[in-house]
Amino acid sequence: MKADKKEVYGSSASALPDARLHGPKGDKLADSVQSVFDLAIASQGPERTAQLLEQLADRLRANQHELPRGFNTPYANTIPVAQQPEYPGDWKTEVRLKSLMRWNAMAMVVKANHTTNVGGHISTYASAATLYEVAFNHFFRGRTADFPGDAVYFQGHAAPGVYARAFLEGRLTETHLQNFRQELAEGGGLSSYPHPYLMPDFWQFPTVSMGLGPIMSIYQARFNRYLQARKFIGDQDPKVWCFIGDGESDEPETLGSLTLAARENLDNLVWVINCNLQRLDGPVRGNGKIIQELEALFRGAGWNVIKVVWGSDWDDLLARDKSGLLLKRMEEAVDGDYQKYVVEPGSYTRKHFFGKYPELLKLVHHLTDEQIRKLLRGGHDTRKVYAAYQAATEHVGQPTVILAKTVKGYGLGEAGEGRNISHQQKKMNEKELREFRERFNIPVSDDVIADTPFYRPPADSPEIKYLLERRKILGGFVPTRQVAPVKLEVPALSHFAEFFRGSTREISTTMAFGRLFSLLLQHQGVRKNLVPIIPDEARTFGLDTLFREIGIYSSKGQLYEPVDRKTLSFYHEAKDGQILEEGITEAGSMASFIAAGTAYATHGVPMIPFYIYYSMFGPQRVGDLMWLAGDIKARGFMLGATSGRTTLNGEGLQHQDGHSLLHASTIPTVLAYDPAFGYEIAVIITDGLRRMFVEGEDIFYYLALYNENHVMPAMPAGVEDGILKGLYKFKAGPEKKKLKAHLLGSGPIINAALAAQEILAERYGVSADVWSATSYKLLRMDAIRCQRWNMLHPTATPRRSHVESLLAPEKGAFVAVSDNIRTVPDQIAPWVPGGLLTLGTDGFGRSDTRARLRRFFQVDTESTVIGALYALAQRGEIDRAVVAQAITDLGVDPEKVQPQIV
Ligand SMILES: Cc1ncc(C[n+]2csc(CCOP(=O)(O)OP(=O)(O)O)c2C)c(N)n1
Ligand SMILES: [Mg+2]
Repeated sequence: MKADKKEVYGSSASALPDARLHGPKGDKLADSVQSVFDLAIASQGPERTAQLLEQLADRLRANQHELPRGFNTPYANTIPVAQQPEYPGDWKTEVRLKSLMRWNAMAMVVKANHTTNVGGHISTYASAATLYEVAFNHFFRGRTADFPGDAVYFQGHAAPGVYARAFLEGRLTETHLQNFRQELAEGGGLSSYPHPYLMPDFWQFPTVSMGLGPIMSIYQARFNRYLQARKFIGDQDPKVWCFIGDGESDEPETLGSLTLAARENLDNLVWVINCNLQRLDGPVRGNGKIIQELEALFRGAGWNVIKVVWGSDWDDLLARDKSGLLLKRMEEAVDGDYQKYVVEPGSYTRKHFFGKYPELLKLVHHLTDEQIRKLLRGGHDTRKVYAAYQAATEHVGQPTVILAKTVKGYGLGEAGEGRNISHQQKKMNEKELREFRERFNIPVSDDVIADTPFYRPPADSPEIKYLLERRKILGGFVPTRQVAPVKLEVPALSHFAEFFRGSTREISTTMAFGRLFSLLLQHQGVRKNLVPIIPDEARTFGLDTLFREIGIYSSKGQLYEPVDRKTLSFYHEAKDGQILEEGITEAGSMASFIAAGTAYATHGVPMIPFYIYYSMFGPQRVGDLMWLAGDIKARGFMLGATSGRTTLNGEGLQHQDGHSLLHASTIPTVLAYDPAFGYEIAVIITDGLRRMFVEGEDIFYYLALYNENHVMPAMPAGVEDGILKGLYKFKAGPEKKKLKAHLLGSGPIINAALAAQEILAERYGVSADVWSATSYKLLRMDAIRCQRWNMLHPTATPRRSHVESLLAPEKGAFVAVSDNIRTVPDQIAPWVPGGLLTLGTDGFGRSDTRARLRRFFQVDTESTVIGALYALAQRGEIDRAVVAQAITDLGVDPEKVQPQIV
């Protein structure tokens, strides 16, 4: 299929708004106002004309007339009836199909709860069915050989509806539906929400954590443009559709990046906010109007806003209401009132809504109470929704948001339509099922209705043929996740030869990474695919030379001469720039990381994100997005620079990170590393590139980087495997000592272990081996895997984990010292012979020097010596008095303030 906008969207209507005032034909007043307006524009220009209009509006306000302020338009449909296009589809068949989807979606949840109580949601999809079906039948374009396909972010709680459609499409079986939310059942089941990790051929984008779908969709749309600018993909402009709940709009992630979308002119982005006026507990804005609030916000942010408030039933009423009283009444009523009109009979609405003004009662005099009750909201009206989608997809220069008013639990009747309990409704009794069946005309007989059977018309029925035909025209099924194997030529270890020789120059691991990255930029196989993502800290990390070297991506190029133009690392923005300099938004940067890290699937283009940021504002701040990156199978590298509670001196409590490694360790697909030396970084990244971009493993990396300069030694022979697995012996202690200890260190704190090694040997007769612990997480996972296998195969020869194989032959005491909280090294404690004594940085940071901080947290050289002696004393190998003496000799205050708090 050729992805031509006009061809697919079926219209060639102009994107420009109607230039004339709207009004009935022959409206003389409208014509006169129009002429004065034209005259003002021609003679005074638009600015002066706008001023005059504003003054006139103020005069009206001064006369007590309620006029929408600033960024609001009246509480009515944005697209006037006159501009509504003809509906191009077979309307009746579509309604029929939608009814079947409603039934099957409901049946799936009700069935699942009948026996197993596994939950599920009916009312979200019930309110959104029309919003989805119009898009499925006319707008969502699937992936074809020459078109990447539109990206669709479905509201997580609407998943049953998407499954119901896939069932009618023949993509899912009854067993799948039967096993909704029972993924471990025989034959497999369907995941509760969109999870690519669990349904990798189906779902593309996880959305159920409210707010993450919206922010990801913005950065996905922007990343599509980045890929175009850098010539990775062609000019075809797939749309990014994001369906959002009105309650979800309260999440800061939903709204936080709106201006980026407008600034970047992302007209490839369409948001549909399902304004059913309710969230989980109750109304979203009982005392106000969520649609109006959002309209002002989006217009202020520079979006194109299309409101779909009223269904076609209202057109006639509005057209006959010459006084504007109906609109006034619509604006007076608050969302709490509108919710009430749903649950009450039509007589209530007649009395309380229309009845406020006698003229309005006359206006609906010809309607029965039932007809009043059924007056449709815009989001349930196929034609209105189609008009909005068409306008949105043709709009040029801005992202569009469609604010569609709907009813939560639409069609559930007393079982949950518009009720505050709607969201949680998962069960329906037989009477409610019958009503549902009647309302949507589902061919299910009385004798089986209590079982809520699924219903699919025969494959050769006109409905199913129509359904499949529409998808065929639009390029295939949505959602579909496809991963074509794509391999990169990644660098071999030899590409980083200088790292293995070491250097006497003192540098930090952050600087070592910077050097490694510039070597990567010289490698033909990966050079272009690298996507450095930085939230405004490149200078902090010494990466600012990249600005000039590869440029900062900017859709506008650089319209000004940068103040530092003459310097080596000037702020260089370019249309084909490679760096994503995100500004101060860790959430936005993570969204970019995810878009880039999934480009291998979304676009079949393997991009390699390197997200370099201020460690403290990593998982602690955006952990949920990191979790999602695991679910979506993102690949790439996250580099938490300025790591360590004591290495980042001076900054204090809110900056010093001693726990990201633990957070990162909780994410199942993350390989969390804490490298001490440049060569370790080179080994880890080289292997990561191979695993992700040659072998195609769905993993990503977290590396802690530090800013303390120290000597980067040469790589000892044969340690690559240990580096990757998480532990290797870096420097053995002297032989011929009576006592033996093992010091496990990571990051620059390994230097405390190395210094302690000398003191222990010289002053206390202890031979201490120093080990570099590059990844406690990986050691633990390996140990857990072995333990589990051994437990389940108790009579077989036991498997031995890496940490056990390494440590079991060793004698003596084990001490770990870390710039992170103790739980990080403690991850391996169960497998350390004789136990592990851990020194770490639990508690809040302080602003002070490294030396004082390390003494405070007890992770400095002296504390490490004391730790080793204490561990030996506990084993009965030395007298406790030796430890006490060492505390005095080394000048450590045993009564010092405790950093730990509770
Ligand atoms: C971050 C986050 N917080 C809370 C929830 C739990 N939750 C799921 S749906 C929901 C209400 C959703 O309301 P709305 O966004 O209006 O969607 P609707 O179902 O009304 O379309 C809540 C609170 C969640 N999924 N994610
Ligand atoms: Mg809602």
